[in-house]
Amino acid sequence: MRVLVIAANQEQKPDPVVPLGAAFVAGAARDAGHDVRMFDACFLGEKVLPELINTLRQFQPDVVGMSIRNIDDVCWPQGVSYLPYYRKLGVCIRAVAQDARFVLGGSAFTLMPTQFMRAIEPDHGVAGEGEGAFVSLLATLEAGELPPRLLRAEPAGFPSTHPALDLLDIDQYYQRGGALNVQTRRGCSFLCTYCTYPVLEGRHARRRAVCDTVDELESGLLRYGAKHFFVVDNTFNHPTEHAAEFCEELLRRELNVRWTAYVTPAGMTEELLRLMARAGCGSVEYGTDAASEVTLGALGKSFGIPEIVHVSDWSRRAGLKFAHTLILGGPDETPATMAETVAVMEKVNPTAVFAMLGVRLYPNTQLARRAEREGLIAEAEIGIEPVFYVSESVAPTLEESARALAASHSNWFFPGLEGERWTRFWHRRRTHGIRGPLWEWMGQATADPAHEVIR
Ligand code: B12
Repeated sequence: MRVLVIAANQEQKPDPVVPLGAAFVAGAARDAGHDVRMFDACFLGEKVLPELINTLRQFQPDVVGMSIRNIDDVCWPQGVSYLPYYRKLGVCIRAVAQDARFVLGGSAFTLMPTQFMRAIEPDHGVAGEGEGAFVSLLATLEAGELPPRLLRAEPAGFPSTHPALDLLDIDQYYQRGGALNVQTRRGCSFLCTYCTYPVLEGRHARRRAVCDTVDELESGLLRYGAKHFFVVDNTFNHPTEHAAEFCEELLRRELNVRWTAYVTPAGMTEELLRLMARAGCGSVEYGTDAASEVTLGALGKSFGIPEIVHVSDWSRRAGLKFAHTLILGGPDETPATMAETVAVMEKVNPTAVFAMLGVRLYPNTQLARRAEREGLIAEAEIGIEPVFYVSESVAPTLEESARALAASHSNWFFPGLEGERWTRFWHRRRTHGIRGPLWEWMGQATADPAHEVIR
């Protein structure tokens, strides 16, 4: 069958990101013998609809699979919902490819499948991992049968598929986004009260064979002449042995690479950070969220302030740049807990801080149930239109406090307050050939980082 996989995401902040999920699904469909193309909306801007119409007319797909990565940008108070844009794509696909089956999938879709089915009205939807489920849906259609409208894929193992990166313009991603993407494992066993990762990837870590991951990486890096990559695992350092094995394999192959990963302070060791640094890791992003025991507790984090302090010291000693991401104004936040978080951050002095304001609520999370108990919103009503949990105690002053923090900390970044300021600044950096995460240069707006950069 002719299968068109659409990577619908056009968001460019903080960087354009390679649509790895859509590429995995396209790879699986191709491995199953289908004639697969990808339509990537990322760099098309306003031309997306005419380009999509052309592709649909020329390729005449039997099945159109659309990948929906983001629902909104989770920013408060200034946020963006992508739904109107997805709706336009949906209407266009329906009008032009009238005989094709239209299938939705992706992380955003998985978080609220029934709401997306109602809003975009595809023929089918796949919630969860797409590799196996999409291929079996294609097989059912090919056999002339009708698959269920909504399929829920249960996580099982790490699929053996490789993402069809050759169907994307990776050169452009590398130039404008500064990194290739790789995934070494799936699943999340942490119990953060607001988080979607277990809903998206299941509660148990499913490792990918390290050799397989590094083979994919090595061939991608060679093919695209790239040296930087981002590990998209939700928490790279769990399980620790798996992360260490990945680093050892990079070292064994003597790949001259520079990379970044999301990590958690929970269970992090100095030894692993040193190994990561030796294996080419240049920076890490800690999903810290808060640095007050009260809010850490309310967010269900599996570590405390001592771990935040230790991992910061160890990262610095290992020569890694490091960022802490924060959620200010979440459950149980008060002016005192916020001041404590700020004081700890000032003490550990990371390269950068990313601070989100309030918590975007998602169904099937503990925080959604708490919000319902507190009379804020019924869990069943949480949907595509973003609703934020903001602690009553700080709600009236949160924006003002955040603006004051932004003004006094040049390396603190507040996506909900920034508008286009950083986009312009970061674009300039990219056009000067800077690769890797641009936050590594935050707070050093006047320094010329070019000499430190692997090109
Ligand atoms: C790594 C990551 C980042 C990194 C990306 C770095 C990089 N170089 O790629 C960074 C930090 C930059 C980032 C930024 C953002 N992110 Co982010 N990110 C993630 C994370 C942890 C992993 C994404 C990933 O690559 N997964 C690996 C791939 C293989 O999985 P996948 O895309 O889900 O694909 C599978 C399935 O969904 C399905 N599938 C996918 N497409 C299709 C299509 C069809 C037809 C089918 C059938 C199935 C299918 O099959 C795939 C393979 O199994 C996810 C959370 C998560 N665990 O998924 C959040 C997540 C995707 N991010 C999210 C958000 C909001 C953002 C930002 C908007 C935040 C912000 N304001 O900065 C930005 C947007 C960036 C952009 N340009 O789009 C949200 C999206 C939900 C929402 N609320 O909208 C998520 C889900 C986290 C969350 N809050 O729940 N992110």
